[in-house]
Amino acid sequence: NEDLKGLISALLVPFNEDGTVNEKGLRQIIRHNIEKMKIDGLYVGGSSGENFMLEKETKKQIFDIAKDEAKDEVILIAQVGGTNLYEAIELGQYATELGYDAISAVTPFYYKFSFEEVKNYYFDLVEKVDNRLIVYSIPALTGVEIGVSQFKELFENEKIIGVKFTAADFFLLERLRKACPDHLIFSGFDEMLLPAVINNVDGAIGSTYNVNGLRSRKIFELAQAGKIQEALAVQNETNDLIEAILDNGLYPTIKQLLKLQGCNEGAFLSRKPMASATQEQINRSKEIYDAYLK
Ligand code: NGF
Repeated sequence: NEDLKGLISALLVPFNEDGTVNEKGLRQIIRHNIEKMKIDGLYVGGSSGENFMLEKETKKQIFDIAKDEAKDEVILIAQVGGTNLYEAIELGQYATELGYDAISAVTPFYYKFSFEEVKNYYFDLVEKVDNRLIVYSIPALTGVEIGVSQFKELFENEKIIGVKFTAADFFLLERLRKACPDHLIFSGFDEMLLPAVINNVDGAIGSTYNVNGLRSRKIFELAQAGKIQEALAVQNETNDLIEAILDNGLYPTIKQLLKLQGCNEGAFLSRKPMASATQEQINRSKEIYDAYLK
């Protein structure tokens, strides 16, 4: 699974006023990620893609566009999970037929599923989809915590090859890395990339790599070379940017920054009920761009 390692952008998706996908804008964002941010891959259909507000056909459309635009230039991972197992299976099969390198699935949320239920969801999914799967663990949004022994139970299925670890629990990350040296662990929080790399993650998947990919790669490479203080200096700069983005509204601000970096075709709205950037947020995005990305 070495081929999946690297710095992977969680793809942002621009929407039109009526909630449809702005295809031209999306294609620009994909090209921008590959050519300017030099990322190794795209994570399609994640939180940053506003995926959990979309209908199945729109999710498929986004998988189509991403594959058609990126071809085989970078790693492509399709996030297919949610609360509907049968939809996840259909999307997983769809993305696999398109040629996605792996699928990923969020832990099922909303109902308080037992670990047995979560495990069955993953096992049922990989039984029906001929692809590798990366568990998407994001307890802050799903409320689902998975411990080391439970990860080991999931990893007993050889098609479940790793986890996108989006948590600030570095004790758990350290324990998991030690317990599962042969499984892939991707760091999920961009603002904690350095401590994650120190804990020997295999890669990182995040939203801010869409606009801050070059700096983030420096953090990765410096840390892997043992140059921790130099890496920390770049993480400090990065976190000034991320803090400003979070204060101004995460996805609407990243979309505005993408526009300022040249992805400017059509509308860059959010999918309702998520609010799009107000004029004030647009103005502040310009200041953020001037201060940290110019
Ligand atoms: O956006 C979130 C929500 N997390 C992302 C990432 O872990 C998940 C992270 O990059 C993701 O992007 C996806 O599934 O599409 C943050 O946006 C970033 O670290 C700023 O906090 O937690």
